[in-house]
Amino acid sequence: TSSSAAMGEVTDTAMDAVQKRLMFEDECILVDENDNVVGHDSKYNCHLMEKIEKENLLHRAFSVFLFNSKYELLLQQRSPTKVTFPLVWTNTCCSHPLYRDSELIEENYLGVRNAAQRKLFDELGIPAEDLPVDEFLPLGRILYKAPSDGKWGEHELDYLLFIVRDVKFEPNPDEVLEAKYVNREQLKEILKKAETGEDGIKLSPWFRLVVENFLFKWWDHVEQGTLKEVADMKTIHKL
Ligand code: DMA
Ligand code: MN
Repeated sequence: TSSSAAMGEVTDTAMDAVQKRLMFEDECILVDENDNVVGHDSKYNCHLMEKIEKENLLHRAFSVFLFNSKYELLLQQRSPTKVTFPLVWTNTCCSHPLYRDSELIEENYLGVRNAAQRKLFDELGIPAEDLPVDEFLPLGRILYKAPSDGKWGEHELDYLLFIVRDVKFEPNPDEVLEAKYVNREQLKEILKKAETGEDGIKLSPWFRLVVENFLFKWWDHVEQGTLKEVADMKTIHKL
């Protein structure tokens, strides 16, 4: 409709070619609310609000929070070509483990860690050898639903992975418009601006949920080297 077009809905014909390819190539893992694998479907179908609502599609995802040795968090602003949540500021890297053997491994969360390593190279050009999969620490899982525009949105069971590591990065413009490290005070400034809309700053819904529920508490443990104490991989937080 003209009103949804006015709201900035991306029509398939207008969809960026790279993002469109990934919408059909990437096969996401469908899970139930307890994170049991129940099937698979295209990234395209998994992010169509109508399908999510009608078929209650829920897929597995991950969100990486990467800190440098000064305990600053790397944030990214999503590229304007992203189909869901273009231009919003968010945590270091997010994506989906795919329905393939290497990313379905449940033991030690290896499938999700493999996917994180793959996408940190894809989005930020960080070489895999600089991010050993064992260094990703899974701290928890959240389940959330969030519309992006009229047509697209998220309904995910999202693994929160923390890693402390000095890396060199080079954003891939198909994915990331800008990336920068922030300390807590700088993040609080960004949160304030997002509240008032100053400088046009918007946050992703999943980053906001992690900020509101966990981030500042966990940041203390990043600094103290005690992150393992806060890991809780039994609970699935429904946010
Ligand atoms: C999806 O991220 C995952 C979360 C936690 C929102 P995304 O839209 O950046 O996925 P991709 O990079 O695969 O497009
Ligand atoms: Mn998703």
